[in-house]
Amino acid sequence: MIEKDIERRFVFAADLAREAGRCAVRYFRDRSLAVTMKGQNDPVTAADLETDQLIARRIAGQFPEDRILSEESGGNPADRLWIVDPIDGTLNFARGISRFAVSIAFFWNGTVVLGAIYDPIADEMFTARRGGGAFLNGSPIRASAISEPKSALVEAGYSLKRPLADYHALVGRLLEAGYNVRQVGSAALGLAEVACGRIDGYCELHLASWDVAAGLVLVEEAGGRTSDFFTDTGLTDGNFLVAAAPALQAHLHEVAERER
Ligand code: LIP
Repeated sequence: MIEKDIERRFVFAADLAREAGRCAVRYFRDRSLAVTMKGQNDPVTAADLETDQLIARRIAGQFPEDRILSEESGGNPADRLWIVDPIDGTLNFARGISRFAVSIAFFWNGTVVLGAIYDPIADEMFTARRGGGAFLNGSPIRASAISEPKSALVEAGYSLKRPLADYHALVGRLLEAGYNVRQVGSAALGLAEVACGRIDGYCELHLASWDVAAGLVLVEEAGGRTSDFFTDTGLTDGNFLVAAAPALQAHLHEVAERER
């Protein structure tokens, strides 16, 4: 794949994330939305499914040679792979809480080469291209310069993919280390906020690749540091994640990973 092929996909990804975000918002405003549970605290709505189908149609129309791995329609590894979470923060979305985003990334030759995360309520478009920097609504963004845990705000994402006791222990270690900790339900937006310096780190004991793929390239292109999410079977089975401001990454990773 050559430079212009990646550039075309980069421009396409942001436009598609915006179109998909507008589709999701139409449902968000309709509080009669049917919600079904894939598992405990793991909802799916007609908005997830329609947004996912819209994204799949647009990719198939523009890049028929590419493949897709999506939270809602699955998929398999491929050399040219779109990694899609049509609505990240579905629990918030289903409850009428306006913290959710469309997350679209393109994985090629073993690495994420571009990503777009769109928050349609705040109208914030986060984009990054490998080697080309990270942006919020077209303006360059940088991870924070915070170096002290006692000055840092981090998010510790939670899901039932790991035992509740492990999450309790994680939050306890973070608090004891001096971090201010929050949990607001969207890994994609949490990673976007690490990239623009609103928060100083994000960690979660287990996430899927579609939750994090776009956010990882954003954080890295904004000068942040990330754990090696795609090692082993991270792409297909998910993995542990730490992403942070450069001066915090080593400490946050050590605290988050201890006794895992
Ligand atoms: C969510 C993540 C969140 C995690 C939730 C869920 P979804 O993604 O963004 O950080 O804690 O369990 O995985 O399911 O809303 O796309």
